[in-house]
Amino acid sequence: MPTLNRRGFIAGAAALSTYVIADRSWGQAAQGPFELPPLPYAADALEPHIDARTMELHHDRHHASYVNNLNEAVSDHSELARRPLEEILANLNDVPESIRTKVRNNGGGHANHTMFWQVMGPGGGEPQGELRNAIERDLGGMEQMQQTFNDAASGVFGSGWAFVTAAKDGRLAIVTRPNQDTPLMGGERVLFGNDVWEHAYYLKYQNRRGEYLKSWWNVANWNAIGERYGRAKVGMLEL
Ligand code: MN3
Repeated sequence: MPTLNRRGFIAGAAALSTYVIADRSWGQAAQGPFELPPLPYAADALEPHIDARTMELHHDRHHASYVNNLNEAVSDHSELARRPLEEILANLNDVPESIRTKVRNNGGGHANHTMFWQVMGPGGGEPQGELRNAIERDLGGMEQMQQTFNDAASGVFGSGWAFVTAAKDGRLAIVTRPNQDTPLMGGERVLFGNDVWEHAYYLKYQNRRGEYLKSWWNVANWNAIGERYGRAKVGMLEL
């Protein structure tokens, strides 16, 4: 969200004795409004399926750079910078042409990775209740869903993502997008997704994307995904 969060506010307040807080005219490109969310678990929490070094580089370098580049892109566009990211992405034609590609790539990257950290975790349980029923109804059950999803993700040429989208009526669908594009760009909502850029898996799996995709299901956080499903159905799911 384009406001200081509590942590940012406290850090800013602590610095008040030295600097005037958050004056954008101080002009470092990396200043807000978008922020890198902390990983919700330790970098080694997804071992052995995703190694700690990959998680560190992926979060601290790759995701951080999408956030920095996005902030830089909107730095001279204060009206745009105040809008929620999902609204910006759903209305890319409203973004000035001079920064549109940068916003598409880095805004998409920020949204995709913010989702990605949330839908993984150690000990993520199994799909329950309505989500389990929707997976049976729309995607043929867990085993079929995993196979269809992995096939789709394997078929992404170069860099991109596979997603399961959740419509407001609860319907699920498997889709892929190139680069850092996201179904948010069509106004849809992402239930979960997997990153098939090589930076997501190369250190451990090298060129074996299929092996990474199979292993990834071990770190899917079904508790978090179930909670996202509930929010998607009432129109409260943002990124
Ligand atoms: Mn990535």
